[in-house]
Amino acid sequence: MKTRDRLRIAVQKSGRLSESSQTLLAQCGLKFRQSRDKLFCFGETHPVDLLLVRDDDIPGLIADGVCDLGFVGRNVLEEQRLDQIANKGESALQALRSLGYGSCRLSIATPQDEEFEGPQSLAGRRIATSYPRLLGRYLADAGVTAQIVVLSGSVEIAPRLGTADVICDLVSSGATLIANQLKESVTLLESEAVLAAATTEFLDTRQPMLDLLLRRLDGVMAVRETRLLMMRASRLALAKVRGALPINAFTTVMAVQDDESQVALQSVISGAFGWAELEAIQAAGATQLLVLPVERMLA
Ligand code: PRT
Ligand code: ZN
Repeated sequence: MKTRDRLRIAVQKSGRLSESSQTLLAQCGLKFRQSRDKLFCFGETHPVDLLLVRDDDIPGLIADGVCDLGFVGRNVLEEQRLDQIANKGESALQALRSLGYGSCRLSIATPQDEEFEGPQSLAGRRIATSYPRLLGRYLADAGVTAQIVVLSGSVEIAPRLGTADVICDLVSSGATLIANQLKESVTLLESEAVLAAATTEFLDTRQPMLDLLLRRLDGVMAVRETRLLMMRASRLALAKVRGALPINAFTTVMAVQDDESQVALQSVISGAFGWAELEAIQAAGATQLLVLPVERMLA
């Protein structure tokens, strides 16, 4: 592998993943200056540059060593990994982290008025998709033979046009399927944006930079799910209040000046935490409950 002293990351130029990818990099403390042609961003704070490209090009750019990392949908990465395995017998691409945005699923959708009774219902049918490798693997695993019609876009209208009977496409809200009188029948892949990389390690200064980026990404991802809960409780109710906190809560109990009977509690909570959980803690005896977002965390 060629040595280089700056990491190069491929991100989507414009589309569903662009904004969240750039925001995530900013949250990791990386700042960039955009070139005039808007295709390259020079890293001003770290030896990390961005290449702004079409999402479909990202796995190939990493495989060819043009970029070291990429922010791309797992759907695109997996499809191209399977394609490389089919063509070359192996793929040197991997997902290093799941990034928590760009959620969707690759599903088979069938006409609303048709019964779907498992993969056998697909036998001998024409299935339109932009993901022939992922669909092919699903059909092969199910032992079903069907005709795959590869389309690069507007897959959902293929049944109406008569070019396919069934589709296999990305779904998020499901509104597109309903608008096209289709129903989601089976999910082949749950997807979200991932950090893609080659499976080989860097032998130069890119490795410590990657390690730093991963540590910061983990920190950003962890605080996304983390809240700081502050509250008061009487010493008598303390055990009950602590019992009402989530099991993984990290709690500090402090004395309250001028009031021996009271304590102040500070609890770091990770995972889903909504009104119902807060009300249960109040019912256990806590008062003056305050939930704050956490901006940064270093374990
Ligand atoms: O120009 P470029 O090639 O870079 O962009 P693109 O048009 O190929 O990709 P883009 O920006 O549409 O999507 C980029 C990535 O976002 C995808 O690879 C997925 O990982 C992720 N993503 C998340 C989605 C969706 N949600 C999504 N809903 N990608 C596409 N869709 C489409 C889907 O294909 C269907 O047409 O939205 C429609 C369905 O949406 P609902 O909400 O009606 O179900
Ligand atoms: Zn694309």
